[in-house]
Amino acid sequence: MSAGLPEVDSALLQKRIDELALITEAQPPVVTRVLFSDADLRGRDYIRKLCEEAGLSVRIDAVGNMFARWKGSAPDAPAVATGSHTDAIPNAGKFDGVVGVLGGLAAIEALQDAGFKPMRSIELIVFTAEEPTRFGIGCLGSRMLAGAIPPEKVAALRDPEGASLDGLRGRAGLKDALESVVLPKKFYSAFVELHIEQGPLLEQQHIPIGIVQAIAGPSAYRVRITGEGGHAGAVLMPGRRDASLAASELALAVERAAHQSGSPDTVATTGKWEVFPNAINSVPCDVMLEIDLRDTCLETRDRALLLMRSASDDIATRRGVTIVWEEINADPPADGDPRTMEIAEDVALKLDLATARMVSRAYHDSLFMARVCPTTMIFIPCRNGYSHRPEEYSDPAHIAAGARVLAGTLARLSHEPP
Ligand code: HGY
Ligand code: MN
Ligand code: MN
Repeated sequence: MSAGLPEVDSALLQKRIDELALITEAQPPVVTRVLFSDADLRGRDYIRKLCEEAGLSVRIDAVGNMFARWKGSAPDAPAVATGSHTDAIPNAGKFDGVVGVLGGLAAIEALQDAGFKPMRSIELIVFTAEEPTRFGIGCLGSRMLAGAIPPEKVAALRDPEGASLDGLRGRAGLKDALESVVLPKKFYSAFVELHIEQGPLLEQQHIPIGIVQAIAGPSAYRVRITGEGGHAGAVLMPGRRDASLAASELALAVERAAHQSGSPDTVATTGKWEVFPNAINSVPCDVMLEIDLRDTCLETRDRALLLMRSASDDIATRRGVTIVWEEINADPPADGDPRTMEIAEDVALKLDLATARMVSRAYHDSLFMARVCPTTMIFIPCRNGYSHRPEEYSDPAHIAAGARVLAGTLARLSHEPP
């Protein structure tokens, strides 16, 4: 490959990002693409067609992860991979995940156009269900690729309507055994994911490229609170066992625990509430909460959880309700691979792009790919750090710059000796 690094077709990349954004369950510009919804399936199809037009060989595994391979001259050597996700939570923007999928494809096309010949194959992965929306657990596809969740736990997953993964994936024509998803050892030699920062630091510091040295460890809990219902007018206040007030106290205890963990990296949110019977003139008897707790350090995350659980016991006793906790997932943090980070930094340097090492507080499929092979992420700025909201925005020049750094990094990794 010439000394210079290939240009990425920024206009085409932006056009594709805009086109994919129109494939949504919501009203554009709002993006929503929940696992195996019609929009999710149409979005996958859109990407598959682009990959086939780029001459990549595409395969789809039993849970819907899509792999688009550019075969190298050493086809049996562990390949170099890149990729991200196209599913999107309700009321999302059009860049989260998409920049890593379409930017990854643009990086491959730039290398192809520059006449680069890969030695190790280069593979673009579109991971299934990075978002937890449907089944409550994030990174389902990459988690399974890494063998980080037992197939029987996956088979037991049910969405809020009671639909099973098997039933939904069957709709998408996916029938192979779930056990076939896990990757063989040494299947990849490295993985690099391009993603928007989903935070304000790069923009504030006017730095175009972030190199992710650590990804915070996410954990999620489903909490069921059972009190006693009754007529909102007839049941007098003394002796009430109002489940929604117990839930409110618990949500405040979750916030307090994050503040008191001893680390600024501890974050916690009670993001999902279901109140039953959810009627204005009925005392709530049941509440289901979902709590998201993360930290770059397991010890302080565990400390925060302990504080939450003891507050929960106290609330249950004081208010005469039962509170049952269920762990959905509790994953360790992941570290960026030093060699891969250095290569990405060196490529950015050659492109006169300043870089900064960072921590990702959002989780990504890289969290699990780091268990499969040496992994790092390339971040680009996003306006005001906005993400998981329609105002999410990343400048086309930053997206193209990130894709160029990715292209150069993939090229270097593809020519690493077996
Ligand atoms: O929630 C996350 O960190 C990711 O964006 N799914
Ligand atoms: Mn997201
Ligand atoms: Mn994402």
